[in-house]
Amino acid sequence: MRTDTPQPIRLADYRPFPFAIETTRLVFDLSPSATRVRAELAIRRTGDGDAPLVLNGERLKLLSVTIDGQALSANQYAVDAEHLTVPETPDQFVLTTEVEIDPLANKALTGLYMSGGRFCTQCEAEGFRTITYFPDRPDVLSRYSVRIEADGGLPHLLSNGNLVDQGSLDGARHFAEWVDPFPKPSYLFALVAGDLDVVTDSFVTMSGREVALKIFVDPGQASRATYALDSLKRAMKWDEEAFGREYDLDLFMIVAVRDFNFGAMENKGLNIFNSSLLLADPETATDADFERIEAVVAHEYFHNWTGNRITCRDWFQLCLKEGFTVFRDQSFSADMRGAVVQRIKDVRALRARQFAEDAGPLAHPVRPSSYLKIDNFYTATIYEKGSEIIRMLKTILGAEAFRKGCDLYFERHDGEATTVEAFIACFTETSGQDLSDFFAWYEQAGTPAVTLTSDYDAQASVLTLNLRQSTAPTPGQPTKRPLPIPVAIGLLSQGGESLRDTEVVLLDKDAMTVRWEGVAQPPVLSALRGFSAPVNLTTDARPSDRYVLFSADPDLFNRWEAGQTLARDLILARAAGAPDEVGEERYAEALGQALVDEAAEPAFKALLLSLPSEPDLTLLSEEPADPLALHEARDALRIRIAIHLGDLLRRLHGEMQSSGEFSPSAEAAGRRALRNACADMLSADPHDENLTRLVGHYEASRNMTDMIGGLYPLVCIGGEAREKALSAFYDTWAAEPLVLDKWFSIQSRDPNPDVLDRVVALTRHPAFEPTNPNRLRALVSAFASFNPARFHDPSGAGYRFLADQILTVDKFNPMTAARLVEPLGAWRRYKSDLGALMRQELERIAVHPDLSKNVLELVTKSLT
Ligand code: B3K
Ligand code: ZN
Repeated sequence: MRTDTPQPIRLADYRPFPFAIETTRLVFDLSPSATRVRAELAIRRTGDGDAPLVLNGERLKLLSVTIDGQALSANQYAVDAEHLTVPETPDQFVLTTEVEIDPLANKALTGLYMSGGRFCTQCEAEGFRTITYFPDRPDVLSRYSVRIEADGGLPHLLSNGNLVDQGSLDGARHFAEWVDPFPKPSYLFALVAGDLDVVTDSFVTMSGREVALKIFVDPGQASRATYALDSLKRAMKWDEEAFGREYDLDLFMIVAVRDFNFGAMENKGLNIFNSSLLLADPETATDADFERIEAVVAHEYFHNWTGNRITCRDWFQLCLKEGFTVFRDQSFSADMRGAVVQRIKDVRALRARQFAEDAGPLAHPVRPSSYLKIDNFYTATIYEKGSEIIRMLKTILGAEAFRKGCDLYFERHDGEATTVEAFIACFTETSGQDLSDFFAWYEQAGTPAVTLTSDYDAQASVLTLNLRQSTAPTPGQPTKRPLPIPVAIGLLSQGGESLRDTEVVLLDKDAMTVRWEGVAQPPVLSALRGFSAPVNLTTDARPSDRYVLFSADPDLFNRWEAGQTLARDLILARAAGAPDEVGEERYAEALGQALVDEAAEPAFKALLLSLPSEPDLTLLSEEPADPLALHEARDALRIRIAIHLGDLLRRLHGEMQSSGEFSPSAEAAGRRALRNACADMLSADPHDENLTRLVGHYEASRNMTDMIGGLYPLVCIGGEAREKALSAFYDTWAAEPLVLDKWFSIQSRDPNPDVLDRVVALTRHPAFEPTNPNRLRALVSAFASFNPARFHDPSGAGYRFLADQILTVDKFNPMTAARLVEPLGAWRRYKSDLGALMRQELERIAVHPDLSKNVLELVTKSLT
């Protein structure tokens, strides 16, 4: 057990830093195990009184400290494990420190570390303090100039801003000098040094400035960067058109690295990406990879305004940059790939990750009020629910007023570190609407439950809608207030004709009643169209109403939703021991009708064909969940569909095959998605004809999307087909790390009963590297999060496996270890015998000596 009790940081305790750091000069002398960093900070006292200067600094070996060139004597400063304190300083001075650090030994992948022989940095949120002593907080903006000195074997020396000088030094060393004209917080600092290939292009901004674009990748990987480069140019153009935002430097660089704790990082002018979110070609990347690359390249680029030019005053305001930037990247993807399909995918992700978080022990508001480790708050709530709040703001205000509010925000707060209040104030001002109630969306955790019932008076042609809302208590918030919830509602006739267009009803009380006159026939309600608010909706709709929506709702999101709800109810009924076989047949029949609709796009049909996922079903079951029963019930519906629609699925599988050249376009990807969804469904009925077809699909595949689309069904079928396919895949791709990640991940999602033994055996595979977060997540997180029937093995072996992994990884990478805790944290949601075993593992972790603050915070919250 840890002997110290870490103290939480609280929003209410925010105080401005009492000094300004006007300029920051950094000199790096790079060496893998002993890098020297000299920092010259031009400091001016801005606060009252005589506050001491307290700088953050961790794991630094301090070599010297001077003020205005005078070395400080030992009694003029103090150093502890986390700070350098100078009790007395002049009002204006230059503080120079020199420290030594060890990037090679840094496996936490935060601060300055090495990946594949290259130096790189990750500073958000608090990594800069492991590079040098500094006020490492987002509200201290400074102008940086950086000098990097290194061996000639590291030809590219990169940092933020513009390159102003470079040249050789004595011996085999060289240097580069960078100046970033824009003041920035320390978390946006970046440095990369290494042997890299570069792909170059340019972009002319709306005011006619030419910006050089450069993407740096591992030698030999340049051709895999072209899709990211194309995505970047489209994102730059889109941000000009949709938000009036123009890029500000003359150079924009992206670097891909293999060892990275998460997706990517928006450092000013020098984004650093996990290579899995940058490198793609048809042979090695799936359509889902292409789609993610496009979205994440855009996301990091959009941060240049929402995050960099305007940043957060403190980390409690994280959603100010993340929620808004997710909203911007989702809007971009909708324009690139089709609004409906994008919305369905976004909502699926929201429900799977954020609704699960909101329903468990780690539920927190979009703007939290306290934390132990800010790393733990890069959550689906801050990101995805943060984006939903912005989406609702746009729905409530209308597109024009929303844009005006954004324009004001960009103009008023440019160059500042600001707050969510300041952001909302811009919309209040430009729209004239009082948004004080709306602010509760940021402060209140939990997913609201909305119920909608209706009464139809045929004689009066009046429809009465009764809406209610409630939010269950969440940790630290026992009582909840009503939120303003925009509920978009339209009406259809029983025959599927549109009776009334979408209207947004703002439910802003616990309960309200709305009367709609002139409704000439008994309507079918299509509610929460486009998923107009992040809530759980319950209605009194009958299955027959849902079938009307499933076949005819002009709101395609709700058409998809109706199908999901029908399937969900059938699966939950069977899992509860009350199968509705007639209902299952009827569903399969209706699904078949939807799949032959000529007007619908293949990408949409692929989504219709995907049943609710097992983790989603767990969340939706009213009783404590039995993952195995849910898995079997879901499988039963899959088998019924595969049999009932066998001919149609085989026909579509054939028709969707493309023989031409690969295109990453949304349209071509949609056809591949539908073909793969058919293959997946057919694997539920693995008779010889289907098996031959699936083996043929796999063996004939010429791109990674088709290959994975063929491999996973074979893994599900198991036996010889699985072994043969997996070993062929390994032999082909053993030298390609990103593809090998897929090989690990697909095996962790194997639904066969022996999978845990296989996963444990894979941790001993020579290619399993726990220090690489991609590889670790591919095997361990994918198993714990996406294979619930096997992770929740009644013996508790799955839980023990995960807990062992958490303890192992926590020793060197606390941030990534903490991300593995969540599947155990949901113990209350499961049958009591399973829940008890999950809790037992959390308790085992909690008493472990030297646990990191990251893991400690999540485990403690999960047990409370
Ligand atoms: N801002 C980074 C996330 C940093 C996570 C630090 N633990 C990437 C992004 O959201 O764009
Ligand atoms: Zn972001």
